[in-house]
Amino acid sequence: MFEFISEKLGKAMSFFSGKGLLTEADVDAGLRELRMSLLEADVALPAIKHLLGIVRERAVGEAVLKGVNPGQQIVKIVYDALLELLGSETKLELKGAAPQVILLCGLQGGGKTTTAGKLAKWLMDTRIHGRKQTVMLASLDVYRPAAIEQLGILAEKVGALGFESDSDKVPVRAKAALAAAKKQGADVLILDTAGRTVVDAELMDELADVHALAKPSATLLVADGQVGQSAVEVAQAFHARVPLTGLVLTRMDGDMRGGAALSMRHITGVPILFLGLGEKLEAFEVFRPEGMAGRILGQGDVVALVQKVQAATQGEDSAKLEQKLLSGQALDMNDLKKQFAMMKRLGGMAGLLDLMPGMGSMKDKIAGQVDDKMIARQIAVVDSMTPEERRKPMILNGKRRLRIAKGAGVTVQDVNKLVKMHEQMNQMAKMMRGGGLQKLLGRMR
Ligand SMILES: Nc1nc2c(ncn2[C@@H]2O[C@H](COP(=O)(O)OP(=O)(O)O)[C@@H](O)[C@H]2O)c(=O)[nH]1
Ligand SMILES: [Mg+2]
Repeated sequence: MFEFISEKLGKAMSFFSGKGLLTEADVDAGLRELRMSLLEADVALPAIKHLLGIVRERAVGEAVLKGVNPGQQIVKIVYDALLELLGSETKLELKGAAPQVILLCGLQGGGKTTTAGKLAKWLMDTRIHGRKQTVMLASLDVYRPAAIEQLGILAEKVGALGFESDSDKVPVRAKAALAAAKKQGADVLILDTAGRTVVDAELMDELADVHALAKPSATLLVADGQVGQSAVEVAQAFHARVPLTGLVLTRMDGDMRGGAALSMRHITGVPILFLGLGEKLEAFEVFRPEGMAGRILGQGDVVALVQKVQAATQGEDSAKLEQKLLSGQALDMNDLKKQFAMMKRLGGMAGLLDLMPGMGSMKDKIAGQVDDKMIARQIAVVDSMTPEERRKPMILNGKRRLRIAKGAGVTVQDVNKLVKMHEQMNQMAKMMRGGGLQKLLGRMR
C-alpha cells in the first residue's frame, strides 16, 4: 500500500534531511521536489497546493531554518499537513429508528457488493450501541441477476439476513427490503445498488429515487482507490446528485499511486470512512488519517497493527496457548498449527509488514517467503502427523518424516523446516518466559 507515493515522498524528504541548515531557497527547492512527487502520485492540484501551502508556512515560520534537525522537523510538518488534508477521523453515524439504512453507490466494479459484505461483517463484529447488530443485505442491482446472487452468498457467509424478491423494479425492491428488514428486526439494512461503467443520467435518477424513498442514515460512495484522480471526479458527480455522508476507498492493497486517497476528502468535503484492502471479507479497515499519513511517510501504522493482531488472536485458542506458555510447558505441533491458523487470519505476513514502522521496504523480501499458500502447506504437514507425533515431535525420525511428506504432498525438506520452526518456537517461548521480550525485540532489530 502506498509504495509508489511513499517512495517518491521519501526522496523529496531526503532532500531536506541531507542538509544541516536550511535556507529559504533550500525550502523552496525541497517543496518543488515534493510537488513533483505528489503530481506523479496523481494527487489533484488543489490538494497539492493546499498541502504545500501548509508546509511552506510552517517550514519557514517554525524556525526550521535555524533548527538542529531540519529533516526530522520537516517530516513532522509534512505529516501534520497530510493529516489536515485527510481530515479528522469520522465515524459511521447510525441513529434514529431501526432499521437504519446504509445506501451504497458507485461505478460498476468499484467494489460495492464486496463492501456490502465487509460492512455487514464489520457491523456485526463491532458492538455499536453496546450490542451485536442484526444486519440485512439487499441488492437493488436488477440488471445483473448474478450480482443479486453474489450478495446473497455474501449474506450467508457472514451470517447476515438475506433478501429475496421477484420484482425487477428498483423502487419496488427497495420498499420490500425496508419492510422485510423491519419485520425481521434488522438494526441495519444495507442496500447494494447497480453501477454503470461511467456516470450516466439514468443511473443517477434511479439512485436519487432510492435515496428519497429509503431515507438512508448513511449514503456511502464506494470508489476504486487505484484509479487516481478520476475517482475524485466520480465522487463529485455522485455527491452533486445524492448527498454523500462518507467514502469507502477500495483496492487500497494495490501498489497504487495514492492520489485519490489524498485528494478525495479535500476536494469533495466528504469524509473517508473505510478502506478496502483486498478481496477477502476481513480486508476492511476503519479509515484513520494518522494511519494513512504514517504509511505514506513510511512510518507504519502501529494502531492498525495492534487492532489486527488483537482481532485475530482473540478467543480460546490464544488463551490456552498463553496459559501453556506461562506454565512452562513445551509447545507441541498442535500449538504450531494454531499459530499458522492465526497467521492466516491475520492476512499473511505482507499485510502485517505494511503496518510496521520501517518495515515497508522489507515487505517484498519477506512476502515471497511467507504467503498464504505456504501457511496452508504447513498446516497440511501437521495434519499428516499422527496424534502422538503432534504431541511428541521428538519422535519424528527419518522414516516418519518421509511418510508425513508423502501424506502432505511436500518434500522431506519441507517437513524438516517445520520441525526446525517448532524448535525455534519453543526456544522463543523459553526466552519470553525469562522476561526476555525485550531481548527478543532487541534481536529482531
Ligand atoms: N484487491 C481488491 N479487490 C477488491 C476490493 N474490493 C473489491 N474487490 C474486487 O473487485 C471486483 C469487483 O467487486 P464488486 O464488489 O463486485 O464490485 P461492484 O460492481 O461495485 O459491486 C471483485 O473481483 C472484488 O473481489 C479491494 O479492496 N481490494
Ligand atoms: Mg455489485
